[in-house]
Amino acid sequence: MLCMCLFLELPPRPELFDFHGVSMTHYFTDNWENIQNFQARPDDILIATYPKAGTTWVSYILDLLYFGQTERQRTVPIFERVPFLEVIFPPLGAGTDLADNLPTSPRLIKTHLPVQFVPRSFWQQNCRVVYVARNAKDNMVSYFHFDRMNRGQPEPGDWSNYIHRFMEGKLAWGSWYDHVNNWWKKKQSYPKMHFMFYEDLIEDTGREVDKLCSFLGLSRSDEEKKRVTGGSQFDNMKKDDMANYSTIALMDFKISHFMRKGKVGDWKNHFTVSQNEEFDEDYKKKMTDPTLRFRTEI
Ligand code: PPS
Repeated sequence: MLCMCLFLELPPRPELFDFHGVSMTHYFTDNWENIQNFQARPDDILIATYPKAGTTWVSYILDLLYFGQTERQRTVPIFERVPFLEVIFPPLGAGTDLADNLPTSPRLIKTHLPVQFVPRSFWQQNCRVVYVARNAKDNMVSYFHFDRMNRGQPEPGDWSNYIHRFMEGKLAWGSWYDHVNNWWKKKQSYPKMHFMFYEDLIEDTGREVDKLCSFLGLSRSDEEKKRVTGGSQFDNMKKDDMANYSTIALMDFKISHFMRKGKVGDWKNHFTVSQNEEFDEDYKKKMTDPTLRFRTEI
């Protein structure tokens, strides 16, 4: 009976709608005026990604690099330590308010916004931006399982249908192809952006932590960097209740975990041969910039 009541209290899944040419849900557009008027500070660090590309991992790494393993890290969930700029959701409140009220400095702020939607003040203040990208196939697999277990996301439908929605950009935050291509283009004219790949992080986390430190102008001892690299490995983050999203009631871990697999190449367990051929054919047409290359295996 109790379970039933709790179930009835959960809000219905949101619908997608076209928002200035990008598929979005109301949880990420209802606070639009405050998002667009958000006042960035010069030392803010924006962590930007298409959903499921490694946002939480890089947020966790940056949080450890700046603030270490403190009481706050052990008691405050990652989504409060690194506010999600565009979200507005009743129990959490608005990401813009969470960011405004952060007690730490610099502020680490997460966004999935396509580059054209990022509040102007981040560019005006010349903020550092860390963009994380993940190969389309694994990114889609991860997003599919996330949408299955997260009632805050639109109904995913079945896998074969989901692939087509991904190819058409009919998922929250729109087209993966537009997202990565447009952020990549932005990087060419905005030097304070560090563009990194999930696959590189998997291959050698320590090397990527080094690169992050030099981009951020941080000098950390080898020992500190080792602690960050080790502490942010998948198994550690999976069992950290402040990082694994187990405190969010909308997510049903009986269906899938937020920290699900953390691998490169899981797409091979999902795509049929013909789905893979169709996907590759379409991919070639959309990803024409030879300087932006992804690895689907390592
Ligand atoms: S979200 O909801 O957009 O913020 O999700 P995001 O954090 O971007 O992506 C979640 C996926 O990242 C994986 N992940 C990791 N992989 C390897 N190592 C570490 N430490 C790590 N932390 C998170 C997480 O498992 C999701 O990927 P999948 O493929 O679903 O496992």
